[in-house]
Amino acid sequence: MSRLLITGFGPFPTVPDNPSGRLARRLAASPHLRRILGEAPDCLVLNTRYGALDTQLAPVLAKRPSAVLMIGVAARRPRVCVEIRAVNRVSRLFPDTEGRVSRTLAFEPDGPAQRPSPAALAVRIALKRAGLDAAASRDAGRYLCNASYYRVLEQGCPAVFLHIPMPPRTRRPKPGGGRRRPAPDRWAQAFTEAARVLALRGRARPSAAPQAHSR
Ligand code: PCA
Repeated sequence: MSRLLITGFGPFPTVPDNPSGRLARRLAASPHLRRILGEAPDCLVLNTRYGALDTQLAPVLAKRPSAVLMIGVAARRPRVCVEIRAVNRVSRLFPDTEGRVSRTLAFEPDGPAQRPSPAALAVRIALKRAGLDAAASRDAGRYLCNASYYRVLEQGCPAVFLHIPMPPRTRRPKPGGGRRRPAPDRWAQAFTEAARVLALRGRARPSAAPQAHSR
């Protein structure tokens, strides 16, 4: 494959309508992004359950995407966050959509404590350039977003996770009559720039060749 992969998530118990899956599909289908990349990116909307990391994510990673842009919702955060790392920790409090929680605190008992994303800074700068003041975050949570990011970062290709807030339901008119564009529109535009930067980094890697990692 060796293309850019864009991922999002489906619903989960506290977020029955997950905007991240919609945004991932929208970006992947964007003719503008396709023109920029010269090809359509691949898209994967993950079920929010731990089993999906093996059944849905692993087969797509086996095709060696050149880079991965991941999107998830963090409902209580006020801003878009660029996750700079994933940690080898998993919550035993929050069940997935199958009602499962982990039995261990480590996501992968033999894995490193954390996996940093070397591409995160460039993506944050790209978002700023596109007019989105995203925050850097060291804490992708202890749930499926962090776990999927941890898995993807193992691949070694450029990969960045973007957490979006819940988009506001109502649009308040601005004083003067103008309306601010809806948040998902602004995110989609800025994330296009993030996708471009990631794809470029993916192409620039000496080895678009298979990695030595195995699981
Ligand atoms: N957010 C959850 C999982 C899926 C999603 O969109 C998280 O932050 O882990």
